[in-house]
Amino acid sequence: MDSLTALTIEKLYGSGDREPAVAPVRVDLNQAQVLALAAAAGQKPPADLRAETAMDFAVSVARGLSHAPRRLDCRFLYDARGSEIFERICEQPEYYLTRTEGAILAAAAGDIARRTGPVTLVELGSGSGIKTQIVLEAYSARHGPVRYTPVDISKSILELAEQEITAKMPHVKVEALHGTYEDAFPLLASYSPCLLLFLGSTVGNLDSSEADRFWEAIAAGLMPGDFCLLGVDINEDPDALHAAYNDGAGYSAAFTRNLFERMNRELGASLNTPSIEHVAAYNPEWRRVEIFARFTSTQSIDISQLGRSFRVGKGEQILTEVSRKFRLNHMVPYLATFGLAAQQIYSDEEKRFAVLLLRRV
Ligand code: AVI
Repeated sequence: MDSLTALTIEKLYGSGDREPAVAPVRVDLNQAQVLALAAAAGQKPPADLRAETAMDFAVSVARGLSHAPRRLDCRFLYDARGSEIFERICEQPEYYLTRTEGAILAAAAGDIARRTGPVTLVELGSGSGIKTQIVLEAYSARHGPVRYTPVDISKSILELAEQEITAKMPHVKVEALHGTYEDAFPLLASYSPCLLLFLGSTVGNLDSSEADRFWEAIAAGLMPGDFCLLGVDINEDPDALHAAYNDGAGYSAAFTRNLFERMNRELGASLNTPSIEHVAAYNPEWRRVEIFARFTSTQSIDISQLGRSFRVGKGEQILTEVSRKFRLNHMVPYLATFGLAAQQIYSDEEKRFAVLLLRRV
């Protein structure tokens, strides 16, 4: 862990150092147990772990709107349309995360492949997988044929990634899993020896309690000696952060608004979505960007599946997402508490983003 030994460790996240919780993570224990048993029995995991239903969305929206203050689960931002808009966000000049992480990976992928040796690559929240292609190329250049399992809640984006990778890289065997992260955790052991990729600072969309549960599950799923490659946003420049989440072309706003358009499409709501504003601001106290939907007129959110209706007042803001930003001198000891030891840290010159190679001890 050469580059880190000189860093002062400030303090770990303690119970008094917690930002307000966002939205509960759904863990379907029964299904997890079934999948774990299937994996233990050596069965091939099903490609379709969970088809998300409109009822899942309805229940989540009703729960979030019943909460004070109101909040929505950011997982539902990623329907086919939302995933497409997110891909556009990643291309915007203001959104430095994707570009910076891509450049770090391009420089580091060979070293990462050398350090881990030949492993199966499993990626959580793979998206279109473009950055992953850099890593896959490095693995096949060093170790020959590669096995790659992307896991994503968006079926459309998963299919696209699968088609693209298979067409471009015939030496990569893609076995996509459609489902949530929680669905995939019990299967991790069946991929060992593996490198689990969790890129794009997606970990920043979990609040600290969710992150604790997430890392506990990862630590339980990985076998000793397995690796994890984690991408984290370490930028604290408020102007850069503001720009990244309020791009000039309006994709960030379209992304937030799409959550409400999805309610119209799937829940039978009849919201006037153009009047819903996107508000994204950096909260330095909690080192996170907070994203809200602000209602500029009073409207009702009708959820036909549940026969329920929620009135949202003019000027009311509903939290749709948080995006936490990290300090390495917090993050590294925090991950170590889950048995994930930092082997190497790769960063850009401006220290805006970091990629951590972790090893399950
Ligand atoms: C997926 N995730 C890391 C993005 C982020 O930066 O937190 C989601 C996003 N939301 C708005 N812009 C980007």
